[in-house]
Amino acid sequence: MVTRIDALRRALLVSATAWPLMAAGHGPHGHDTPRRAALPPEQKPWGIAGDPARISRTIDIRMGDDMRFRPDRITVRQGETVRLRAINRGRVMHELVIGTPEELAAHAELMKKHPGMEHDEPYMAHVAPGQRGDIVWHFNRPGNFQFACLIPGHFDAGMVGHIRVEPTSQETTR
Ligand SMILES: [Cu+2]
Repeated sequence: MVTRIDALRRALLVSATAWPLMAAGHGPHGHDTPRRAALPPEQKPWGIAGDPARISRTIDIRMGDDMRFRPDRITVRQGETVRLRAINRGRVMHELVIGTPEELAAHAELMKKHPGMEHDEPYMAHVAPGQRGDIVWHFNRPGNFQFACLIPGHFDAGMVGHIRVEPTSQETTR
């Protein structure tokens, strides 16, 4: 539950840090700086930002100019903290954004209307050609989610993958 004070604090933090966050988000060096430390993690339907000290494994996901992710289907257990390493093997910018199918489709439409839109969240990695970017994500909600490249044209070309978060046995018996 977000209190009014929390919301206010978040708004202040965002306004104070928005510019450098955005500038850094599209830089050539990926997502390896602790610049998000000041923002409290926000629970999303597809999980929450993970603690790098609790990573259980790293999953490499390669991105290519054929508009495909490899692999394009991953399975994790609910409760796992995973490092998703987005590796750009192409010659153009790609990104990996986690979300629900609905959220990603809506976001892709927004990107089409505002191609210059800059954004950065802990569930995104914007990766320049030949670079890699990490997402540390705690999958604490079961379900079927997606990851996608929302760069205009890429999503429509089918640059989408699937994440299944298997419920823990404790959750299923509840
Ligand atoms: Cu792409």
